[in-house]
Amino acid sequence: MRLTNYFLPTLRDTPKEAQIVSHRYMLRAGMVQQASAGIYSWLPMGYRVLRKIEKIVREEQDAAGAQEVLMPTIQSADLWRESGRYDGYGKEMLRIQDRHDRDMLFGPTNEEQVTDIFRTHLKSYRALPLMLYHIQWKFRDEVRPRFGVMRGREFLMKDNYSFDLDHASAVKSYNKMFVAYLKTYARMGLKAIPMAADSGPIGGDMSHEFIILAETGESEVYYHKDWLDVDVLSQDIDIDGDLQPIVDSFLSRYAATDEKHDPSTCPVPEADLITTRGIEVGHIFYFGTKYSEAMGARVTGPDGKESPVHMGSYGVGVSRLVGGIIEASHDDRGIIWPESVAPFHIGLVNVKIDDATCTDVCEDLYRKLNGAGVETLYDDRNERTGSKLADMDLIGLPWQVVVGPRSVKNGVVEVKNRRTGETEELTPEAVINRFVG
Ligand code: 5CA
Repeated sequence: MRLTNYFLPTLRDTPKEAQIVSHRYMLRAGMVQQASAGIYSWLPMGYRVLRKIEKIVREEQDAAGAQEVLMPTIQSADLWRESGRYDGYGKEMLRIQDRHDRDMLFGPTNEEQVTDIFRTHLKSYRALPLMLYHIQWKFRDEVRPRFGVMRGREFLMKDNYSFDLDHASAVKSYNKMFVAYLKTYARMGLKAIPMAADSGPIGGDMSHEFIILAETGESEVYYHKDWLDVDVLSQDIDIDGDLQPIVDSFLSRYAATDEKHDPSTCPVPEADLITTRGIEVGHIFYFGTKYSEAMGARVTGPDGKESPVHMGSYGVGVSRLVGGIIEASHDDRGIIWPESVAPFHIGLVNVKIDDATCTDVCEDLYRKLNGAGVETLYDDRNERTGSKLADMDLIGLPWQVVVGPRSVKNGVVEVKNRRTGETEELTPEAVINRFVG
């Protein structure tokens, strides 16, 4: 992509309304635009990141055996009357009437909808276990939408729903998601710690929030310092195997949110307990037969007896993660994208576009890199070098390749790692070899 025709409305000045760094950088880097309170348009740069996050989430859901569906954003109030949540959900639910005065709502979550799908088609234990997920926009009329996409009113969530014959089998599904979540966040360069949590309006008796650590987080959290050493990606975990010992080994380290943490019963010695703030990027629940009983989702077991299906639900805050990753990975010049979610891999900067050699080298690099599938954003604008480099640092692509008249005369270009700031001089051929293949 060439910057001269890429829609990237960067801002020099810090927008006043943005209180936290991720919100500031998302606005300054031209990633989103507020449409109304807590509702955002995603501009090209922001949308690329959102899709990369979505892709990682999808791959790990698929790997855990969940099947992707797409349920609607608008739901019928009648379903929610069946579960008893229509009145209980209160003002956070956006209620709508259609032209026939039927009560509809913009879905804040999909337990009812998915239970309706299940009960329509499935009656036997033979269909179990089953996990259905979708990645869909939600609406919650939050009292205080704030921090940009971190607490929006409209936001993108991955929500998965598991169906099992009994409690023991449901725990296996829960464990699968538990491990899938650890992998999902680790692949985004995040350390997300699962913390025992209250289950709130979703209900249920087993629940963990996945929290990434950030000073600007909304919740106070407590965890054993050993959590920082957990590296799930280097472990060879068979997601279809017996995960209980693995989950137990993770949970042998203490971690809890404010609501659950009680200093008088906390097993961790003070010296090992870290207290900080965190951002909830996912939440998993086991709630048994709460919805299936209310809505008549029953299956026949191998013994011929009918019973309500056991369910869990598992949410990832996909759009929140865009902000969360920035909170976890930035410096005072801008965003530092982990490679796995970066909107582009390389930012190619032509320092002097009216210098024929610079432009030839850039054009050649641009063609070869993109041709080889290395996503490259080429700054071919006629701008001051300082502001080009500042923009590159702000948008935070993992690598910068800077082509300037002096070094290009010596046959080299400068390659900078955005995270470490380290630079080296390479020939254009060496740049190709480095990034291609
Ligand atoms: N049905 C369950 C799980 S599928 C559920 O709705 N869980 S939740 O309420 O905890 O939401 C799941 C995730 O969505 C949260 O962990 C959070 O990361 C994200 N989320 C929730 N509310 C918002 C919001 N207002 N703005 C952005 N992300 C949000």
